[in-house]
Amino acid sequence: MTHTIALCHWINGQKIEADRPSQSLNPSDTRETVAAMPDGGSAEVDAAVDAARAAFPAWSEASPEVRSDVLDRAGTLLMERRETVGRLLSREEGKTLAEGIGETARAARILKYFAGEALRLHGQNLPSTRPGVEVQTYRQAVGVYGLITPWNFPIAIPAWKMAPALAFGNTVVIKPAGLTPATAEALVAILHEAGLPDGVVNMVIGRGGVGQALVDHPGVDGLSFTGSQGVGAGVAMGAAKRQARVQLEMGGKNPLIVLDDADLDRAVQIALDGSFFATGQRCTASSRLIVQDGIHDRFVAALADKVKSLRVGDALDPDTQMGPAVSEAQRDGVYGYVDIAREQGGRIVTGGERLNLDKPGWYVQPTLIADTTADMRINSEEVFGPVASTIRVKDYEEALTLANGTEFGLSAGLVTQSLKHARDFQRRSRSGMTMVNLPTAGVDYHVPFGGSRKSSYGPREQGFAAADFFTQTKTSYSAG
Ligand code: UN1
Repeated sequence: MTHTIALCHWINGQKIEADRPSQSLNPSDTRETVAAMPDGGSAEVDAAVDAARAAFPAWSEASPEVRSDVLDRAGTLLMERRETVGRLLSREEGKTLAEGIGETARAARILKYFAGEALRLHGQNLPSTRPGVEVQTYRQAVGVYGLITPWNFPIAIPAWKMAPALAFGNTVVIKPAGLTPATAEALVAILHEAGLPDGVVNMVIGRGGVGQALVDHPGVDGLSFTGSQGVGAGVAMGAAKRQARVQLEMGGKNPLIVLDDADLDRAVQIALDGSFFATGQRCTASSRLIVQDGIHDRFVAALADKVKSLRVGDALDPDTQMGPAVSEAQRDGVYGYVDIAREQGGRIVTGGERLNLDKPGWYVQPTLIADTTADMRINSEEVFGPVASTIRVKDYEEALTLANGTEFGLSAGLVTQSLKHARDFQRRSRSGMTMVNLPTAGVDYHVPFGGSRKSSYGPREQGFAAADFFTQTKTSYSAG
């Protein structure tokens, strides 16, 4: 039995004690409380924003080497502790230990990547239209960023929002997801251990009220949010009201097209990974499998075999291939969508039953639903669980039209051996990211991440694009 972590807010480099009315539970065994946590509100947000504002001048004016060193040291510490932090992540979120350790290592690499980016912030030097005049652009820190992060990547997403914010000289207040605060806290603690000055990163733990207080706070210059579409829309409206910068990453209904010429085994493995790994709880997960007539039946049969044999169990058990859903509400939402799909005429090929294992946890059966059509709810709403539905199509053009036919546009995949179709897909897919012969989920950290339409709003995250959101451009004219 592991002890319950008593979480505190972090304000101005101090751990702030408070009552801890809520808990985060282990979704693999809900008898275990991972952490007891405070429930912050606008008073804590005010104090955190004050601390972030006070820390901003020194941090933004420090040599980029200072910022780079902190991020680099934090990356090293996190990489060294990836097993313990990854274990905590798996206990709190429910993804398998391999996935938890992998995500922690990814967060460490993100910190190190942005340690380098701190030194590479660059502008432009242009001729003016007026003789004797020079124009330069350079990028400057903006101020205080409010970061609102989700439970499904409890360390990677805090890292990929905090690291660029800090690298370019901003200070932050982060509100981690209420289901996974202990994992986020581990990252905040490591940043301080790595030498982060007081007040540069502040964390307020709590529910939606904390997020709302950040959105409304006049001292917060920019907001970066990852979460559901509905909440995201509210964040954007709140930001627009007071002209704060805003960046949203929201849902997906990501298509994976499988054409007749695809290698069957490869297509099945790509669908399995994209739809079911991390329990399908990725905004990049493949949920609509759009399959051409000639390969359809073989593909559905082969994928069903693999899905059926996935070992669902305790995230920490080394034999487990798929952990539980993160919470009861999430699990019930998955069941609800499977029931709706069944009622609307979908054929459950495998899964779809309630799953009870030998311990109380939010386990779900990985589920494959065939014979669905584009107008069914299972093909238009985000399930965020281990469920994939197949749609049969006659050719590539029909597949592309369906793939583009939702209000989302995050990631889209194509499995084919045809260069012609691959290149056409890269151009005509309306998603922000396209994957040819790869799962829709699983992205690199040094290139832009984001989608179109209802999936994303505002500048891209990650890679070299992160500077667009976390800096502002100054245009300087001078004459000799
Ligand atoms: C990935 O596919 O590797 O919340 C990352 C999410 C995304 C991140 C996906 N923002 O699932």
